[in-house]
Amino acid sequence: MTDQKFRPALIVVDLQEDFCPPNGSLTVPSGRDIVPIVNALLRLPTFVTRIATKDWHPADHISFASNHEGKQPFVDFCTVLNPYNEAETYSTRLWPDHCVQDTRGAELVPELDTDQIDLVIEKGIDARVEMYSAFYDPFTSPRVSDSGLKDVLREKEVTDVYVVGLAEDYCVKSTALDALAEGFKTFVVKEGTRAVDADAWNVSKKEVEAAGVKIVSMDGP
Ligand code: VGL
Ligand code: ZN
Repeated sequence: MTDQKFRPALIVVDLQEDFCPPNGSLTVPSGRDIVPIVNALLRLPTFVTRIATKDWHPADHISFASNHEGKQPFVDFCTVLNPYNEAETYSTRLWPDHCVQDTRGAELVPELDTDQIDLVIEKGIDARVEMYSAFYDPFTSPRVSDSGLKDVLREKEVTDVYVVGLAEDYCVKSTALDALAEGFKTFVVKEGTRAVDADAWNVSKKEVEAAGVKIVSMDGP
């Protein structure tokens, strides 16, 4: 017998209409197909907490190509400056307008079993920064926004974080890497997620696994 605790949390990232076919503005291929699997995970008694996130942008969000003269979604990038420290910058991909606060596209997909969800966290609210992670933006000195997710997980004494949702190569990946950095044992359940660019992700996921995130299957090893 060990006294090691196992207190897993399930995080369902951005399972919203705008990321799903047929009508989303930023559709992840087969994004809607994960819903039955996510619902099955939500109904497991195992998790000590089940949290959903919503990408929740103001209309003037920096990640929308429409807010940058002459820039094309998917193709072009922009430079983001830390508003509190302009020495800190990063380059980020531009997208079509998506998940604008209080629009249909920002709603969680209706098939999702929201009765099982304890908390919904909104992210990407600050128009000045791109924030793929459900925890915080990529800036560090200082950080611009923090969703409060790490405090919730600590309060519940979570030890292990299981991440599913959309998109595997953007918000799921960033959320998993930050969960790991916060000291949680971190898993991505592969049947519960889909990537925007599946081919590129097949290559870059090796870096995420090398960092220590475990990409696991519902079928076991
Ligand atoms: C996401 C692109 C832009 C995501 C959010 O949820 O993965 N991707 N905003
Ligand atoms: Zn977004």
